[in-house]
Amino acid sequence: MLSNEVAALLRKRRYSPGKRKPKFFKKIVKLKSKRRNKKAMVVVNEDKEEEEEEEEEEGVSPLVKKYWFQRYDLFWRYDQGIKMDEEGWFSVTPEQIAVRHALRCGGGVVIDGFAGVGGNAIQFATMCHHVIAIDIDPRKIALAFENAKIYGVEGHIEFIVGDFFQLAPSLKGNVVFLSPPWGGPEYRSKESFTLDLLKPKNGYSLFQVAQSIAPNVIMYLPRNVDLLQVEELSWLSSPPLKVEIEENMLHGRLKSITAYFGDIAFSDISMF
Ligand code: MGP
Ligand code: SAH
Repeated sequence: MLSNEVAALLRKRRYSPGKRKPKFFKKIVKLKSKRRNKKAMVVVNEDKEEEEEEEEEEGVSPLVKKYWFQRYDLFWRYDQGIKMDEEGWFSVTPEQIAVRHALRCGGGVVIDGFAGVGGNAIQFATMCHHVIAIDIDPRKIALAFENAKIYGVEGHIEFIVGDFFQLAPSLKGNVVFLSPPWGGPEYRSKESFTLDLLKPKNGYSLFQVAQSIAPNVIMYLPRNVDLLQVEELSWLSSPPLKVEIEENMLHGRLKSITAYFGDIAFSDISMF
């Protein structure tokens, strides 16, 4: 379900990070690799007859470069035409982690309040009865729609451009998933990331709004989040909600934290 505004944005095709810029002394070769369609640029130094491998992508800002190298972790089908904007690159939930979130919800109605370019919504759509994907930025919803098509799940997601806080009174579901902005990649500079740093509203307000929509809440949070504060969120309910805190590891490194509140906490796969 797309508004005319979003459909118009899609037609413009603004994001095309898949093209390469031809450069002198550089030729594109395909490397044999386990990764699909992985291309590499080989820089030929004619004087020294040495070759140096380097991967590059046109239009990738220095900020995004680091995330571009992780592109297959973010979307396994990246090469099939996945589109991102800058915020999308540094905010999207890596696919394996998003799959895990979706497995925990399985079935039911899931509301993704901050859908971004669709990393979570796409995985929810593969496993849940109905997914509502909300984002305040119409371009994000346009990108999420395009990306969902690549996974063949666009028909299972209701895309809404809007402010989660304003829409909340009209929403009901089994699970609310919250992956709000953390204030950009600089979140890492905090020794302890307190819940007041979440955007556009602090974690307490966010959690209370989510609770008015569904009995189960999942929050995707920075790895340096203040865990005591996260646990305290469950006390905002009477009786307090069950809470489970999960460390999201990828390639042996801690990427992020997921907190599950309600009966979904400590549940085995698929509650509904
Ligand atoms: P990161 O710490 O910026 O990347 O984000 P990385 O590669 O772990 O950095 P390193 O240099 O420390 O190794 C880690 C993950 O957090 C990203 O893949 C996103 O899933 C998530 N993430 C990061 N940010 C800045 C946000 C954000 O603002 N909002 C949301 N929802 N997720 C974010
Ligand atoms: N989980 C997503 C990433 C979310 S990033 C993924 O995997 O792709 C956070 C998103 O929140 C951004 O896209 C931003 O546009 C959106 N956002 C910020 N304020 C919002 C609000 N008030 N209501 C809805 N979305 C909002």
